[in-house]
Amino acid sequence: MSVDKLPQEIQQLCEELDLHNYRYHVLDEPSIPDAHYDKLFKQLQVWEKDNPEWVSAQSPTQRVGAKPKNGFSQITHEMPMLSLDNAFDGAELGEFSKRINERLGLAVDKEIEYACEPKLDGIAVSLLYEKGVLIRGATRGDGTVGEDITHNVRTIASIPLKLRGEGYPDKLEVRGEIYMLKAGFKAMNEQAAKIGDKLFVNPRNAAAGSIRQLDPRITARRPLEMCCYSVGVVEGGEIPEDHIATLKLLNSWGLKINPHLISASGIADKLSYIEKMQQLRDQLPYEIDGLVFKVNNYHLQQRLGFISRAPRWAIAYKFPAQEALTKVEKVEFQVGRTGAITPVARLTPVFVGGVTVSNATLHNMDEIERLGLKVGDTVVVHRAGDVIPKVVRVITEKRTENSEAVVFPTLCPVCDSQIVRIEGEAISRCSGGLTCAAQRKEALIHYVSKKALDIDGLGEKLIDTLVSKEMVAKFDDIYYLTKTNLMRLERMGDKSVDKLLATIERTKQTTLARFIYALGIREVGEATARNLSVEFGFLDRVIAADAERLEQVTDVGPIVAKHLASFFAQAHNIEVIESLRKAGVNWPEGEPIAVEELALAGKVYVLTGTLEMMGRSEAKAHLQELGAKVSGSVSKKTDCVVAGSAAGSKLTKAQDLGIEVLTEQEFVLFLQSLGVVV
Ligand code: 5U1
Repeated sequence: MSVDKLPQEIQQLCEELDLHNYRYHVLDEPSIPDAHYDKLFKQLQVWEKDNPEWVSAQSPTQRVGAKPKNGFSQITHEMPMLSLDNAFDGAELGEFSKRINERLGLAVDKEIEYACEPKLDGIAVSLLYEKGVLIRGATRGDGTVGEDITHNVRTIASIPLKLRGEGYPDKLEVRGEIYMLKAGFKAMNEQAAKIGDKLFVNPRNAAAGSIRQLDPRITARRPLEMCCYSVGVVEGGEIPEDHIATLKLLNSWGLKINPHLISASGIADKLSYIEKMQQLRDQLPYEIDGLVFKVNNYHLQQRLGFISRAPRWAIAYKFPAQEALTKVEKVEFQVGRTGAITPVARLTPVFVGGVTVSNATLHNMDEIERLGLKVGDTVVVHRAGDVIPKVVRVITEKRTENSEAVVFPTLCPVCDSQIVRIEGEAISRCSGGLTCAAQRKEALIHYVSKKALDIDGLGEKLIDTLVSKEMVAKFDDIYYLTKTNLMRLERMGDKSVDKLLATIERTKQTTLARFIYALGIREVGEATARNLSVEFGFLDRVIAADAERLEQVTDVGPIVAKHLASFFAQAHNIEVIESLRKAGVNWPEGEPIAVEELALAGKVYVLTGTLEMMGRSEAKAHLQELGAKVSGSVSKKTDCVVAGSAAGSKLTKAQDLGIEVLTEQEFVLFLQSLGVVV
């Protein structure tokens, strides 16, 4: 039955569901809870079940239909689906703009408008709407002939079965990218691993595999989205004269467009867009492999035309690939702070994610087994943002006879102590404790780190030198370093040595929470250390507590309690604490205050902008020690916003809601008034 002939009630319900679908999947602005949507959807299903004659093809219940009987049929695109030329750096992008100006007979420095948008890493598709109704979905194929995937595109919630609003051409072809969200991809692979199914290599392959399913019920279960980036055939109606206005109109008709679409003219604006998007890349919920720059005006696009399969008016600025092939030359084993042995692949250097990579973590022995990795193998290395590069796949077809199995050591490669693996744990550890030089070095790095004793100036390199020259072996050795000794080291001048010694002296005065954290007890992070300090008030009481008592502390479970109890049960750890106290490390102690009696108990704070005097983590720690909660977003529940320099939307929102706002200086004075040493 056609939609306009449906009884009014059912028509209204379809429209209501359609609106919520649009708000949720296209605008990312849901206005009702999911449970309410589900209730409305159920209601429609019941009505349709009782009255099958009321079911329309555009009903929200009709997204999953039947399999195509004869597999995928072929579709010849009325207008070819083009590809894009690439630019790999700013100079190539500049050349592209220059070529455009030359072709258009414009002066080199004349700035014309470009549409700039992310290039999603998915599958290019075409959607055909007639009188606003989705009648066909097709893959790009070779650009001329693609496959009919209508049954599958209908299952994607961000693709409207019927366009919204009015004014759309009678025949409208929309083009864009179908892609899978990173989180959905991860969850899907985790589920596949659980049941022993084959894993997808990346979100793009997963999207491609999902869209080419014969059974639309399978596609419907996959977390796919579609984002539109151009129009093809337009008949019986008009679209605006430029690309950006057209995309905005598509969006008003219910189609999803990318929120990072902007207009830019000069090269400087384009380069700053590149910079911004490159920084954002890893935080985006979907993969992008570059950006696309298009001459915005359609008349200019037409004048520029095409060369072979690519338009002259657009270019893809490609980001450095995040995956590359290389060879594992050897596997070595590193010892961490808590003795954890991490296998590291030493690689033939390869350029990936914008840098040359020669090491990649292999995590643990289980991971090596999962990968099926041997020394000598050709592997895919992945590097995104600042994350440590990792081996993600072995190309077994490229394995040679010379490849060798990875043998996990039984003795620590640094101190020769026994390596042990506790049953049920993935990680193997060196049993040498602080007698192991590697663990000592890592423990020292942790002890001086920002959230621990915060000895600024005592960095990783200097610790390395101090440990290798045997000037520092234990934590307390730091406090017996002398000017004469330090001046003997390379690159240590009079001023820097004085500064370092002054910092060491100043930071002897610390807090109980920092001190507990600095000890580097397994699984005892900043928050746990703070909870212990609040609960016990005295270090000796923490030391004396048994596992059962420790488990009563907020967020301390049986495992952490066991680690704490066994740490304090070892005489050599107590000696370390005593020697530090003797060296002058001290902190205020006192009867614990009940959490509800803390000065800021129950208060919600938000930190925004740059805090120049103390930094966010320190500000957060002070607030938490005073019993406040620190939230990431401003709402009616927020009691106070601390706004550093360059504070943005959170500050505006706080002002709109009439929430108290403190500058950093006011905040510091406030903390001091509550007895905090800042
Ligand atoms: N964002 C975006 N991706 N992408 C891919 N725009 C865009 N345009 C394309 C392609 C292949 O082609 C144009 C020529 C329409």
